[in-house]
Amino acid sequence: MTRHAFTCIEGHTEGMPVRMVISGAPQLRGATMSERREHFMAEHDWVRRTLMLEPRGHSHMSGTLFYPPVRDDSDFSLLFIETSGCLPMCGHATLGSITFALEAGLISPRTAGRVVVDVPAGQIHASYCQKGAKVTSVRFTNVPGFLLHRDVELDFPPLGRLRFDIAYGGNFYPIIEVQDNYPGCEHFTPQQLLEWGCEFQALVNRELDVVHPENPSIRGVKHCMWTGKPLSSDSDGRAVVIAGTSLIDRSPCGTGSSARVAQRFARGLLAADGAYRHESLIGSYFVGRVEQQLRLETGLDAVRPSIEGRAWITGRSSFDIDDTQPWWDGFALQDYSAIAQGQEA
Ligand code: PYC
Repeated sequence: MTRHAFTCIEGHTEGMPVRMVISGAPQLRGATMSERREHFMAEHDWVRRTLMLEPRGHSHMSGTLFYPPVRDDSDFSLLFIETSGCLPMCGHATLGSITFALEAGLISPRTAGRVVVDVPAGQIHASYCQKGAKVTSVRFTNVPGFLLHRDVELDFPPLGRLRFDIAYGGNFYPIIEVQDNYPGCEHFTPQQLLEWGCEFQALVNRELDVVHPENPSIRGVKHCMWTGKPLSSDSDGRAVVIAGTSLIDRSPCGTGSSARVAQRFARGLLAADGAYRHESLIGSYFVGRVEQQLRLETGLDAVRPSIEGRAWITGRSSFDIDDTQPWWDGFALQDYSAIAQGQEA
């Protein structure tokens, strides 16, 4: 029995996959995308699983569901779907989805060159450049970012004692800079950084209370940023970002780059009118900037960062979901990790 059909635009933002669902997405209840995200997670999570996990997706897949605007002054809405769940905000998927929506003619912005998107984290304002039919870059202004903890030290058995900051840019990021016990991401394989990234997130969550000062429902670390020497002399820094337990971001990560901008600004390493060219594992890059300086209600200094990047459509896909098939709603290899210890998953 075919239970559902989806059509999608496929593409990537600076190397990181974005699968944007343009038909078949479920009707959601709620006055905001945050409430609709709750409804989706409670009743429709099978949609995320079928489209992100194997065999239709893979462990580094990432995507969005495209919806009409929630607010009268927005152009459209997005729900983020990842292998690990539904993030309130995802930067690379925002850049990709804006590019796809414009190039596919799904939206006609009321002001040329400007787009407003409702996402679970709030309303996101973006500007874009276009040459003919191609959107050549998109720049979005993110939710406020800030440096929450600086110079934390923890013993991390694979490498030794590590010093790091924890910054927020839509998600929390422990940022590990080059130091005696960590020579930089370029000295390790992506697989090694993924493994350590998962262990490091678990260590931080055991040892530290990481809570958003204005929204206690945003807590804990689900990402990790390993920094290193850039490949290009035009870049200011390089990062390999690990998200959840299986995903290595191929892009420099939008929320991660936002956290990096907030951290560097707070440390006096980025000027208010400066730009930070942030390079990824594969040498792609985003440009991060400080759009506004502000202070949170709790007194913590923050910035509103913007992130600029490029995205490309690679094709279209359609999926028929037949729930009589085995593994119809997907599987993740890490669910079978117990075989390494000779146990059943
Ligand atoms: O670009 O914000 C991002 C992101 C989050 C997880 C993977 N990419």
